[in-house]
Amino acid sequence: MRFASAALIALTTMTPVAALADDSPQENAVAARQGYFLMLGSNMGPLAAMAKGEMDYDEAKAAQAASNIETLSHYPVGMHFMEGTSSADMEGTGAKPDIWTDMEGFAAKYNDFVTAAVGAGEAVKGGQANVGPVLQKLGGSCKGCHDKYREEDS
Ligand code: ASC
Repeated sequence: MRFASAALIALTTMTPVAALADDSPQENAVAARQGYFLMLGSNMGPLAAMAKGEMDYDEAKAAQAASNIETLSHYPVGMHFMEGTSSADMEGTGAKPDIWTDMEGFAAKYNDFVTAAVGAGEAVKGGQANVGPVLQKLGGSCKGCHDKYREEDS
C-alpha cells in the first residue's frame, strides 16, 4: 500500500505537470491554443490527402477525422486567447493584436468554423467525392480567420 502511494506520487510529479508549473500562464495559453490548432490541422491532413487522391479514400478514417474536427469545434478555444499573448507581446505566436482589439470579429470568424463543422463527420461518408466539399467548407472557414487574425509567416 505504502509502495503504491509512493509510486502514485512519483507518477503525478513527472515532467509534464512540472513543465506546466514552470511556464507562465501566458506561455501555457499559447501552448494550449497551438495544441488545439495542431489537433485540427492533424485531422484536416488526411481529409485533404483523400480529397486530392493522395491517400485512398477510407470511409472510417474520413469519418473519424471529420467528426474529430466537429468535436473540437465545440471546445471554446477563445479562453486561451489571454490578454498579453499576441505576436506583439511575445515570441512564438502568430496571433495578431487585431484579435484583442476586435474580439467580436474574431469570435464571429470562429463561429464560421463551428458552423462549417456541423455534420462534417456524416458528410464525408459515402465516397471520395464527398470529402472535397466538406474540406472546402472547413478550409474556407480556417482561411477566413487566418487572413485577418494570423501573421502571414506563422
Ligand atoms: C488546413 C490547415 C489550415 C487550413 C487552411 C485553409 O488544413 O491546417 O490551417 O486548412 O490552410 O486555408
